[in-house]
Amino acid sequence: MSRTCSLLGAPVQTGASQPGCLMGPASLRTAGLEPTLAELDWQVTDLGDLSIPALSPRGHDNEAIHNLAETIAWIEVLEAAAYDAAKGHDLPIFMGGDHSMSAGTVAGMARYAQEQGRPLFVLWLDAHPDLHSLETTTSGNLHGTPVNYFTGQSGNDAYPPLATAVPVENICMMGIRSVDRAEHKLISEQGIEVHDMRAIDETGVLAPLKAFLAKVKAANGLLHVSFDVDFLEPGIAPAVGTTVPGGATFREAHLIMETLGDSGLVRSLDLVELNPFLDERGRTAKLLCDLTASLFGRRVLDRMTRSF
Ligand code: B3U
Ligand code: MN
Ligand code: MN
Repeated sequence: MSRTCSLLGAPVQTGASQPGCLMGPASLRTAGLEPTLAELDWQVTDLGDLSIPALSPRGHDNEAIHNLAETIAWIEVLEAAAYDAAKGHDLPIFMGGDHSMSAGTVAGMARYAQEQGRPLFVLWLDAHPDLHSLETTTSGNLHGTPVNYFTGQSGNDAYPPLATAVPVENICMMGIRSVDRAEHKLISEQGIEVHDMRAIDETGVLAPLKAFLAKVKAANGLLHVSFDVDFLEPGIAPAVGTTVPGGATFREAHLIMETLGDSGLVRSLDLVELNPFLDERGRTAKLLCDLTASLFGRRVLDRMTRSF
């Protein structure tokens, strides 16, 4: 029997520094995400796009913050939608939208996992750790805050109350290469597992990924993967507002997705920060579809790889 996948669009751009992520879900659909996965024998349901109402502005002591009211509304809508999608389908894909949306998707998945009596683990593929609280962000771009929020840190009082926090021990970050001072402090104080590009150059992507997957499996955990386009080398994925040189290569990214697919542990996926306004003839959207296909089982050759 084929497994089920749902596509849920979150046209969120209020957390980013520049507009364009609003078009992310449309671009992924145009690139053929649904037929790509259907061809791999998944039963795919497109649930359409979520929305929030028009809101009046909401202030904060940290005056750098902008679009707080919209971000709160998106978190509430996405938390509930992610929870429902997890109930209804084996592997929902949350199509962004900037990364502030993951404050909602991960919170909803964490609530779902807790109800199942299982822990949620998060693989964060990103150039940035997105570990700012509402108090520490200096850019005020709220796509820099989701991990701080869903791990239940202090300093996020204006955000919706969190039903279930993800323990920091359950997070693994890869590809990190742009870290602000407050984020750095949190990473070292709390011992968050961060594999920066130096670590990846030294060990490759496979060793830390397999170690993390073994941890998820041992705990009978559910795994959420959050894929920020800026995880990738900008030359192969130009459609993102926050490019940082030195990202994951085409081959590293596919190897990660294939290994995740082989593990059978992935329960939900965010595809975030795709800004089609910055794309070149849809190449970033097409690459995201191909990477997702690798996670969903597309292989060049069959081989025995299930080593978990
Ligand atoms: N840490 C910086 C930059 C940033 C975070 N996430 C993205 N960019 N995409 C900030 O603005 O908080
Ligand atoms: Mn991010
Ligand atoms: Mn990023």
